[in-house]
Amino acid sequence: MKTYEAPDFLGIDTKLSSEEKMIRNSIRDFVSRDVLPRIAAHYESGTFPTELIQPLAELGTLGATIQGYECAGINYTSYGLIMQELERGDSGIRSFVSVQGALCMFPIAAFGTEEHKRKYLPKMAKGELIGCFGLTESDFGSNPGGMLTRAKKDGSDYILNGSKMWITNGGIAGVAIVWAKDENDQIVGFIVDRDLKGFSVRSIKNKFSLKASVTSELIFEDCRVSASQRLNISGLKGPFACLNNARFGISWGALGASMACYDEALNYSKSRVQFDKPIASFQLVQSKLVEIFTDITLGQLLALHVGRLKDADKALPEHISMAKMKNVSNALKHARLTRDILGASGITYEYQCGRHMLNLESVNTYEGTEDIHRLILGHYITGIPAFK
Ligand code: TGC
Ligand code: FAD
Repeated sequence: MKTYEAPDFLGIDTKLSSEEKMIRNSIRDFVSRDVLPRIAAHYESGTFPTELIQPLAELGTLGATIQGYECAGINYTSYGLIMQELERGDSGIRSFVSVQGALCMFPIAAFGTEEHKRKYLPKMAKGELIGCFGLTESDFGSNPGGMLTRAKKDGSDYILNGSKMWITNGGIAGVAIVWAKDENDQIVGFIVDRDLKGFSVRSIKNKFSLKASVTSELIFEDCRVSASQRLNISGLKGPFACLNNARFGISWGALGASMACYDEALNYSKSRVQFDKPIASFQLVQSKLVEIFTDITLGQLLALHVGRLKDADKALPEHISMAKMKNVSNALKHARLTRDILGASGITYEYQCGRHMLNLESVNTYEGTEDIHRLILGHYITGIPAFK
């Protein structure tokens, strides 16, 4: 196995603590050893590598920033580095960990009761219980505030009716965080156990992107959920607080996908000979390599700085929007440039760039599309919301 070397032009490593580097390196080794050799086959067959859940849990990646409850309790910069390394392997693996930690364990830790935390978090940290997060509906993606799913109070229960679309981990989840509107049109969240009557899941199979990730529809038909399972938050700020954490992780994850592509483009172009020379000796190919290399360097600075702000509790949602928007759209560009540099070889599963390119189409759309983040930043700089 060739040792992977990540680009570090500005010496970002010198800005990391020894603990942060140790965490990063352990995930880097795991990805080289356990993810890369199997991921193309899973991707091709459209299966999620469930055999990686246990090792991911043992490495402390699930709910990694949560203190206590058998979680690792590491800082957000370390969490970002984990996501970077995992997405070097595949966006689907990073998605699995994002959803479990940032979208399911975080709301239980932040808005759940002590009983909820004790019941769910240790099992989720150990990978014994998988979570999914239901916000999007088929007619309400960028505009989740329009959701139709309803939670109607009935004695000491709520009755859930509606459906959630495009839900990562849905088919393998034992528990779902579900957002619905109550009778006052307030958005409320519930921890919904998968075995409840009236809760069913339909797998979404015909995907060309994130094929090594489970994507599902969640359906609720008169599903009776105890009021004790309600999270202590109301309004869209509940789900958005979760999205801030997940979007932060994605901004680092995208760097990992870019780094994988850069490594592949550089190695391939140095060994591929055309017109009697390695293609890396041609100016146009060098220009593409330099563009990827420069974007990665700028993206590393952005991610690290937002990570430090987040660790100091000073990261604004808009900082995270800029990092998610720019690092993901750049990663998509890098995957396409790498695919181009690899010529015909780039369309096969033998190389990674095509798989990353297809995955990144989803990553650019989920957790707020590139344009939704552009509008969030437009609102920030002008003070004028342009969503409607
Ligand atoms: P708006 O009126 O702006 O805000 C409503 C309330 O929410 C508060 N808020 C936030 N709170 C915390 N963090 C944030 N980032 C927040 N953004 C807004 C806001 O202060 C307000 O609070 P309050 O107290 O006044 O009620 O909301 P809007 O309806 O106008 O929507 C604005 C918009 C378009 C930016 C927003 O809806 C948006 O971000 N849309 C994108 C939807 C999205 O990201 N969905 C993601 C679904 S989950 C997913 O994709 C998982 S993929 C997982 C994987 O596999 O990795
Ligand atoms: P739409 O909102 O219909 O957007 C379509 C286009 O219109 C986009 O280009 C968008 O930028 C543009 N647009 C929309 N509104 C505006 C506007 N105001 N101004 C300008 N342009 C606009 N959701 C979950 O809740 N949980 C999950 O686990 C989850 N996992 C996912 C996994 C995958 C693989 C995918 C693809 C999606 C997942 N999602 C999940 C859903 C995801 O968050 C939504 O797809 C995303 O928010 C966009 O919604 P939409 O697909 O309905 O697109």
